[in-house]
Amino acid sequence: MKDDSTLSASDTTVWGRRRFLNTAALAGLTMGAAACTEKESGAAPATAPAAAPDAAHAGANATHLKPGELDTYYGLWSGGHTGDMRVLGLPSGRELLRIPCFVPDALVGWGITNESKAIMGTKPNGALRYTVGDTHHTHASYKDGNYDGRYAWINDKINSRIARIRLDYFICDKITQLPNVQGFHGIFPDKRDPVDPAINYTTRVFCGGEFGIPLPNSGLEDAGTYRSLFSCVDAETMEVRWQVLIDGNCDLVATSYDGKLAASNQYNTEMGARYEDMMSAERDACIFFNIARIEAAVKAGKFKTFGSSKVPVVDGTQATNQDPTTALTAYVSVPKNPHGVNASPDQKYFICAGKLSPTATVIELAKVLEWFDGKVEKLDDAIVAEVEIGLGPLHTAFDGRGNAYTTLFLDSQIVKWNVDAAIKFHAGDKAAKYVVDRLDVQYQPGHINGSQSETIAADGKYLAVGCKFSKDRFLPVGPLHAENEQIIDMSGEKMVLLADHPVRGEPHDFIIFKRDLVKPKQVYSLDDFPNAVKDPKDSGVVRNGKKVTVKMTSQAPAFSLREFKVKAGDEVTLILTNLDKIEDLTHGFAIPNHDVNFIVNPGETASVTFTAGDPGVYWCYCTHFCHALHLEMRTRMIVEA
Ligand SMILES: [Cu+2]
Repeated sequence: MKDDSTLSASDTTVWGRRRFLNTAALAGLTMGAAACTEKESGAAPATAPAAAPDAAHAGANATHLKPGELDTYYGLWSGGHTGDMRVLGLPSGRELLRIPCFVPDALVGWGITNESKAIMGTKPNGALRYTVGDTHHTHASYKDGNYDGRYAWINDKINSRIARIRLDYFICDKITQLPNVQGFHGIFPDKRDPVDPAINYTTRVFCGGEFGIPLPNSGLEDAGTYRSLFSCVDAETMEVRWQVLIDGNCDLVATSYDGKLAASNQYNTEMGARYEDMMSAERDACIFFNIARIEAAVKAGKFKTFGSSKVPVVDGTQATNQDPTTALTAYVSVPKNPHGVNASPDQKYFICAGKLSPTATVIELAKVLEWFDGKVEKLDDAIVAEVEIGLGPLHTAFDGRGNAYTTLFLDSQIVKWNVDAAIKFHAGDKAAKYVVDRLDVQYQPGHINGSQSETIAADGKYLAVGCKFSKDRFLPVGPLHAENEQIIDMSGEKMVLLADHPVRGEPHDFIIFKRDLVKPKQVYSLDDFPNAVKDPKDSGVVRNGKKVTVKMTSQAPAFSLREFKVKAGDEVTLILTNLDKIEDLTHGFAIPNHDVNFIVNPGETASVTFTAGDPGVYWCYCTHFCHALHLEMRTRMIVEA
């Protein structure tokens, strides 16, 4: 795929080549990563240039900030099985924070404090309901087509949960589990209301269910009867508003800028249970959801419910949505096992990448809306381009100048292609050169995103690409290699690779936005916490039978109680308020042999509940370096017989 001249070949040649490429793509995928070590193109693995000659724009040193210099962009990265969201500064790629969501985090006491456990969810015995997670997709709330700095959301594929991050404190504040869904994968907030023009911001978050299951889940073995649901979560309450029963599965999700449409690419329209069944059809689909019609159907009571869930489920299957003028859904045909659906910043197109087909499909949203209005005879007319771009195309980013950047997993490349030229080529102008540039990346890229890419403010400065295999790029550290997140200057005609960054596996999707779009707060108000101990004089031990409450404050270099006494076997709830009001003056609180460690940020209150152990003295100490007398910042828990 190094030679772009093949791309202007006749249709016959292109399709002939496509069949060949499908076989090659399949071989690569089924043989796994090892098969991809030698690239399909036969080219030697590229060595990244330290500085490209045409790097006059952002320059090869753009990622190397001077000491003390701040990044100009934030990046929100999914953490994969660490179940968190990672916050990066760009263009440096420096990791600034991990926000725990679905998995306990010993650094901050996530999953240890009562407050975080209430967000994560517990079993009747008080233990966490889940301690594993798998985050893939993160997206932030919108206003007027750009990020507004209120919220971000992230999925947990394993347990079908969605977490909300407050972007004022960079904390997870709510988690919702989607009913009757397995393998919740793609996620995207709406960008405005489809009906009320005054609501120009995100109020819904859409979630794609990937794995079909029996509804209700009775353990039936016939996979042909399995179904997936597409879910809508209320951005404020985080309750599931409604779901749509569909044919096939959902994968990733995109939303239109007018709020009228959401879509999910489908790689298993066959509804197979085995990979060979899942890839048996030459074409799958991108399913479109007509949001206003779905909500009208819910309002009119045209829904059912499944199992113990009270969430209304409307019927979006193909059989009941044949009439465009009443249809809730539209299934646009896309080749083959597509992965990725992305909304162009000019608000006009969704692009699906073919994965097992070396093509990208450009779907014009206006035509989809016309089909819903009965004005377009064939839904296929919404496909305005379907062009060959390379092997194993997955995800697409944009520069705001009409170009798309798609990762090619098998080619280990990013291809930059012009959307308008692709449309012209598709319409018959075979002289239209839509491929602008190709860049080798190291290696097997999955997700890609550009600065401000899926907003109306796409600025075309930086691309980040998540490479699934780093191979020879970093020092070997045993069998599991770091992954390689690469930063690319996308501001010129040619892409320029700027830097490699090893990352702990296994991040997936991410977004990059200008730093002035969020206004982080540094200090909590004591009033934010109903259980706050606002005055050191309120400290003390209150006993109610075997239940003991210990109230304490922290203010460097001391805890308000020099000691406190409980009895062996007591159920102790310790409430700690940090009265320090200086930013970053965070204290920790650890209790030896009691599995307790958590932090309290300035102004924050947190509590833990534990059973007092064997009689003895336990030095509780501050774990987060706070003061010159940090080591002396201790208190004694005295457990009496
Ligand atoms: Cu301290």
